[in-house]
Amino acid sequence: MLYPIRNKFRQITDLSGFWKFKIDKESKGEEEKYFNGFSSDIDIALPGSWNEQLEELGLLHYTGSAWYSTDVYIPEEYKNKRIWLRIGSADYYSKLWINGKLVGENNCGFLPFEFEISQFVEPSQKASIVILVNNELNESTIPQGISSEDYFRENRMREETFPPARFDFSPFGGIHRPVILYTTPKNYINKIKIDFKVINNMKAIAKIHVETQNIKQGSIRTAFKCKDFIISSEAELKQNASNFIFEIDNCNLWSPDNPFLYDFHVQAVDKNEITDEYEMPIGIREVKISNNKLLLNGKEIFIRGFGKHEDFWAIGKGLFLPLIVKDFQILKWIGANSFRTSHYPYAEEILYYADKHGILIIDEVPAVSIDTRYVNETTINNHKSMLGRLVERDYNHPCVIMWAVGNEPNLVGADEYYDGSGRNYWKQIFEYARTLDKTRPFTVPNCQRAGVDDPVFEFSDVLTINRYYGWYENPGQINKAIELMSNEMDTIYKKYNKPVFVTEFGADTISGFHSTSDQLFTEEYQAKLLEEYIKLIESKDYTIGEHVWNFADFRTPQHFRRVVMNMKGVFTRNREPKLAAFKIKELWK
Ligand code: GCB
Repeated sequence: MLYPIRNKFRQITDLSGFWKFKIDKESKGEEEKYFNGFSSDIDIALPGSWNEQLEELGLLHYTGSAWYSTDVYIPEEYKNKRIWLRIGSADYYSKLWINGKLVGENNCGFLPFEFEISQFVEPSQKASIVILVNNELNESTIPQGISSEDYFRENRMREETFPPARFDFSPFGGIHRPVILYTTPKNYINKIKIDFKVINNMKAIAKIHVETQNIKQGSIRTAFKCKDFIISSEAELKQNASNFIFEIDNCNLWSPDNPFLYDFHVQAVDKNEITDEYEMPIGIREVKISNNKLLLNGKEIFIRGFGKHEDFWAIGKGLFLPLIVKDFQILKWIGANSFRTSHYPYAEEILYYADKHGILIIDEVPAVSIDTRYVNETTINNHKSMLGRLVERDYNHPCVIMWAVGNEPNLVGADEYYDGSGRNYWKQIFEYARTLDKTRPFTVPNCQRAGVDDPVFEFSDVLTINRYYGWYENPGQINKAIELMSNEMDTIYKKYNKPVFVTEFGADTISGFHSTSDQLFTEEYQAKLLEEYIKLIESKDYTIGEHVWNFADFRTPQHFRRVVMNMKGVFTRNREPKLAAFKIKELWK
């Protein structure tokens, strides 16, 4: 599925704005045929979560069903084209009706989905669009859900959160990324995959695969362009696909210091007539792990940055363009070159922005805290399907340097995880993942409870670890924390002999709390702990990176250990710096 663009052959109508909204606590909407239209005087802004926008209606912690509707005029120039409706993301499950007719459903949150709706609408006429969204999770969904009864049954009542969640971020509901109508020609380009091999700092080889729909004959033209540089080629279409190999001399390689992007053009040509065209920015670069170092274009690079979240006041998980600009400004200010899309795929707009501004991304599927005691065939199929869709969506982004195919399995430290079931699960996931991309490393960040024997280490190319010595363990004792951390890092490295990346370390900190002693929650404690961790990590020869947890404070499900939010941000939710921000800036410069 290509990201929609506008050109001579393709149009876009963005349906962001106010939509009619109705909560459906008893899930009776389908029976009462809300898809034919429903009455409500509530409007909601889209994109955005319902939770904080409509808190006053009792929706802050709501999980369940909700309905969205709008009417849209289908432009006349959409005639004789394929018309698509694309939803950037709706969390987690959704179903779409147009003019009262069921079009389709989607059970992958955090990823785009689309339907061809040409047969459901008439150009020059209005169409009614109705979308049902449900943010409940269960054993088979990715991420998995949990209930109050589960905590009780497992005698973990003190771990219960509200709303119940297996993860530490609010399970916001809603349509979180733009809903758009767009067109393609009847016969169109529908897939582009590009790989680069960098030969030296002036020369690269590009391998390009283009697929089309419905184009039986003709050819594909491709070209890399920039200012007065152009290199192009044409190849015949065979069974709806064409393959190209380009040698690019005098090329300008992409890197954080030089995020140079070429305009990449693809044209479908039939009897000398161009029938469809797609353009995208593309950076030439190659990522490799060699001798336990991370190499970008053959040169060693050390990763510094954060685990983040899509989370902000009022808009929740909704796409908010000014926040992308602000966050990237902060990343540059502090000297970071990277972040992880913890714990789910972020909006594509963020990846395009990262390509342009040279930020390296670890791209993560929403398989956070998988509990392999409760997985079934559907869980693993959903997990694979998410992986497939994520890799297809983000494959061509130079900013993506690694895939995280999960995060912190066995968070509860269950013994059964080591009896073969955990290994079996991750073996299947990694094997599948490696069929999708042969050019990037794969990993799963490991948690303290899963420990040194976590089977994900066996399959990961990089040993990514999340550790909270000095916080959850050894609170208030930074020296002891650093000693334990150092020993554990050495043990893990010795056991697996692969590069180590500390993907999480941090301390909750309330902006404005201070102390002259090592006191939890103060700005001084966070600054000191992060400084000691950074010095430790960078002192080890086998490390390739560090991501502080977290970039900014973020809302979580309710629990006594969270003061409304997870406060491990180096910035507040409003992006004001805590003391640690200045310390990190000093260290990273
Ligand atoms: C973790 C999780 C992250 C949490 C963090 C914490 O290990 O990966 O989702 O927010 O710890 O602060 O507890």
